[in-house]
Amino acid sequence: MNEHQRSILLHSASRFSPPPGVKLSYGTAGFRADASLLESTVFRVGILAALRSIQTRSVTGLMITASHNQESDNGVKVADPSGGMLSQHWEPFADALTNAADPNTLLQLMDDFATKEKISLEGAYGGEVLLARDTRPSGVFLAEAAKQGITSIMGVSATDMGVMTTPQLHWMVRSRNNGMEASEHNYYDQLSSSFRCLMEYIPQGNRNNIVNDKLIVDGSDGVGGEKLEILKKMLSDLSIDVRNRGDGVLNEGVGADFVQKEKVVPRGFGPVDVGFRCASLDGDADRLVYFSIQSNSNKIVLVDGDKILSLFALFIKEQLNILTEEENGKVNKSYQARLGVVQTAYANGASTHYLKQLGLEVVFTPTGVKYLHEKASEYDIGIYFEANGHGTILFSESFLCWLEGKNNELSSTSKGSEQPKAALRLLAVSKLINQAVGDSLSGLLLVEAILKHMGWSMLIWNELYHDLPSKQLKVKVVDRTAVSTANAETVVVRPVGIQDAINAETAKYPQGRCFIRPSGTEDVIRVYAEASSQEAADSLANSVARLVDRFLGFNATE
Ligand code: 16G
Ligand code: MG
Repeated sequence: MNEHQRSILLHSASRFSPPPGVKLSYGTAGFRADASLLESTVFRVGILAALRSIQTRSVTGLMITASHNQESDNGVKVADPSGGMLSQHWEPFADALTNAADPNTLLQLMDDFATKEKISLEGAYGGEVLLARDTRPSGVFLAEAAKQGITSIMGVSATDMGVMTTPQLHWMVRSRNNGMEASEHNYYDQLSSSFRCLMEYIPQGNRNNIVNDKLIVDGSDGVGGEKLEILKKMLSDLSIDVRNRGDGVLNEGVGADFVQKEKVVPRGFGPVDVGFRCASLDGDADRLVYFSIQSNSNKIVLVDGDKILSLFALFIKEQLNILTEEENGKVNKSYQARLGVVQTAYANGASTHYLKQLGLEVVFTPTGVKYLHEKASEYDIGIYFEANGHGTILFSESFLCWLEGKNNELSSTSKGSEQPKAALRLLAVSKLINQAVGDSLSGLLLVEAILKHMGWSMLIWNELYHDLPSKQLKVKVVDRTAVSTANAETVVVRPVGIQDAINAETAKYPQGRCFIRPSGTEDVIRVYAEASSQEAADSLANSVARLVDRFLGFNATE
C-alpha cells in the first residue's frame, strides 16, 4: 500500500484499540460480544468489508446486530456481493484482523492479505459498503466505528442505510449488484406486489375458504415490528396486529428464539389471543416461527422452521407437478427442475420423514446459514430451513429463465388453465422470498399466501405431521473446541469414545436420536435428543449431558 493509505490507516486505527485480553472469532453469525468490547472490531470489519468490495468490484454490506442475544450484546457481520454470508475463506483473515494487537500489526496483515488476494490498495477502484444496524442503542456508536473503518480505505465509500433488518440489508446488497434499485421502498414494493400476485391466483375452489382471521405478530421489541408496520400498509388482503414493536426490552421474554426454545407464551400475548394465528420474529428479523396459544395455559403449540419448510416444499412441488402434468395426452418433459430440501440435524425426525414421503430429496448440512445456503444453491429450487426458523428458497437462473419462457408460451396457448398460473405463482414466489438470506417478513407473507392458497387454517397446517418429542440442553465445558464432529454434526469424532457412549444411551430409547455439537455462538456444548415420548427425550438428553460432563466437564479426568 502507498504511503498516503498507510498514514490514513495508522491514524484511524490508533483511535480504535482492541480491549486487552479479548480474543474474538468470526463465528456462524459474525463477531458477537458485549457491545462495550466491539468498537475496534467493528472498525476493523469496516476495513474488511471495504477490501472485499475492492476485490470483487461490487457492493458489500456490513450489518451491526446481535440478533436474538440480550440487548447489551452486539455483533457485526459482512454481506458478500451475492447478498449471502461472507465467503468462508475470508473468515481466518477476519479473525486475524480483529485480534491484531496494534496498528502496525494490522497494517502488516493487510499488506500480506492484499498481496495474496491481489487486492489493490491504491484507491484505483471506487468500492462501496452498505451499512445498517438493528435497534440496539450501542448500534449508533458502532456504526460510526464502521464508517471510520470503511472510509479509511482510499476510494471506498460507506452508505449508511440506518436501522434495517438484517435481511433487508442483504437484499439491498444483492439487488444493487444485480443492477436493480435497492431502496427500502423498493424492498416493500417487491414483497407486496409479489404477494398480491399470489393472492390473484388462488384457486377458485379455495377462495371461499379464505382464512380471514387476523395474524398477530410478536416483533421481539426489535427492528422487525416497525418494518412490518410499514409493509402491512401496502397489503390489502391481510390483517396483521403487530405487538412488541420496540416499547419493551429487546428479546426479553419475546421473539422467535425465546418462543422456539421455551415453548411458552411471549410477553404481550395472553388468553384473549387463544385461537389466533400468531408468529414471532427475532431481534433482527431473520427468523420466523408460528405458534398458537393453548387455553388455560402459558404453553404454546409451536409451528417451527421445519413446518414452514414443509409448507413451502408442498406448495412448490404442487406447482411443479401442475407444470409437468399431462397436457393433451403427453407429459410435459421440457424441463426437469431439480428440487432439493436442506435441513440440519436439529430438524425434527418427523419432518424429515414427511418430506421424504413426499418424494423429495432431503440433504443435511452442519448448523449455520452459510452451509445450508451453499447446499441449497446446488438445486434449481433449493429450500432450506433451520428448525429455529431461519430459511429461504433459492431459484437457479436457468430455471427462472425457463419459467419466464414457459409463462409467455402458456399465456397465449393455455389461457385460463392451471399451468400458466402455476408458472406465475412460482415466479411470484421467487420475487417474494428473499433469496439473499432467510427473512421473517418475506417468509411470513409466503406462509400467509400459501395458507390462503390451500384454504388452510393453522391447525390443518400443523397436522401435516406430528413432531417427535425433543429436548435441548447445553453443557458448560472447559474447551468446546475439544469436540469435533462429522456427517453434518451427527457423529462426534473427538473426543474418542464419546460417540460409542452416546450410541449406547440412544439405543435404550424407542425412536431415539441424539447428537452433540460445540456451539458457534456460546462457550458450551449443545445436546439434542429426540424420542417417542417427552419423558424419554428428556431422559436421553440428561444422560448424554452427563456423558459430556464426564468427558469434557470441569472435573473431567481424561
Ligand atoms: C447463528 C446462525 C444460525 C445458527 C445458530 C446456532 C447465521 C446467520 N445464524 O445464529 O444459523 O442456527 O447460530 O447457534 O448463520 P449455536 O452454534 O450457538 O447453536
Ligand atoms: Mg437473527
